[in-house]
Amino acid sequence: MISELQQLEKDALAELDTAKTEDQFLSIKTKYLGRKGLLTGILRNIAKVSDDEKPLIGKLCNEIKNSLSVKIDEAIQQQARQKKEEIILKEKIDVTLPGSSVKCGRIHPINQICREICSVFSSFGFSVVEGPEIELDYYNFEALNIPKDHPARDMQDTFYIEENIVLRTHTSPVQVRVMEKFRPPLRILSPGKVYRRDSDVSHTPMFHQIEGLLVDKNVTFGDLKGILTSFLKKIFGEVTVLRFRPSFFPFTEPSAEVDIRCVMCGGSGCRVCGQSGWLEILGSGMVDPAVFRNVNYDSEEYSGFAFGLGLERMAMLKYGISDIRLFFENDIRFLKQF
Ligand code: 2U9
Repeated sequence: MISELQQLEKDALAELDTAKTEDQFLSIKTKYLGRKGLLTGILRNIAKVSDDEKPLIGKLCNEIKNSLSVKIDEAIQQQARQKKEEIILKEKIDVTLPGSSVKCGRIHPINQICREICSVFSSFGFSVVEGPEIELDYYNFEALNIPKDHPARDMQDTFYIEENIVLRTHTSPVQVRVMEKFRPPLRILSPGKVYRRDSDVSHTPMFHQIEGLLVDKNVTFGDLKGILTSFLKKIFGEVTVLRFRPSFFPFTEPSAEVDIRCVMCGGSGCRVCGQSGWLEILGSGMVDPAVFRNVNYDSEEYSGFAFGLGLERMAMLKYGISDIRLFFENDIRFLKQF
């Protein structure tokens, strides 16, 4: 019986040696030490042993039971520790590795200049208003004194959605809509996308404009000059030299083109200013009485001025960019320079 017990212990230890999982350890425990286990099975035959041997066998039995129980529990604990270490090792963060930096986005240069201009005019008391990019022919042309046969309506220039619906060619219709709803005094600025069928190094079919409108009693051309001069000096620097040139727009009378002394050559003449020493920056004028009539403003009581500028052109001059298409290619190497 002693040798039977010794063999049992040997077998149990051999099985323990090859077991790997907690389930396997537990089933060894049940197999050898459980209530219906092999050790209990051997003990059932103790009646056959002589009385002298009984205490010895009992002692051996207890020793084997305790020793196996301890070894199995230890194996279970050791296996759990190992499992934990493997998980830690697998998921471990190596703090000595160089970190991967978080890529930081930035405001598109067109939006940067748009915000800058809006903020200058906000400081002059203008409110920023936006409107639809798909417009009725009436708001885009008719109300602005652009008659049916005007060249600006030409199929070459305008994207037509339907006979009387267009992609707006300027942001002026936004201002007409505001004038329809509100009485003067008005100081509004309308930035946004506009669309014209044009494409080369300085034109894209979609570009951005900002237009401004001020209507009040006794507004003069002097007010126009004062506001636009202050604005351009804030954007291009206090030393900026300006000139106002007569021009024509159907919606303003008189009209003026505003130029600044060339920021590239300082006026001596270069490729950017076409050797003229001047850069065309914006168009402007006193609102034509015909436009006021269309929105039921009394042009005897009120007068006003308006102006418009292209944001891409402005950004190209400010940052020295020669191809307008760069703004819309979304090449990160271009965009991250601003
Ligand atoms: C209303 C009445 C008049 C807006 C004006 C211009 C002159 C102008 C161009 C500049 C470059 C367009 O982007 S561009 O091609 N704009 O020269 N815009 S006056 O006049 C208005 C606007 C609204 C009700």
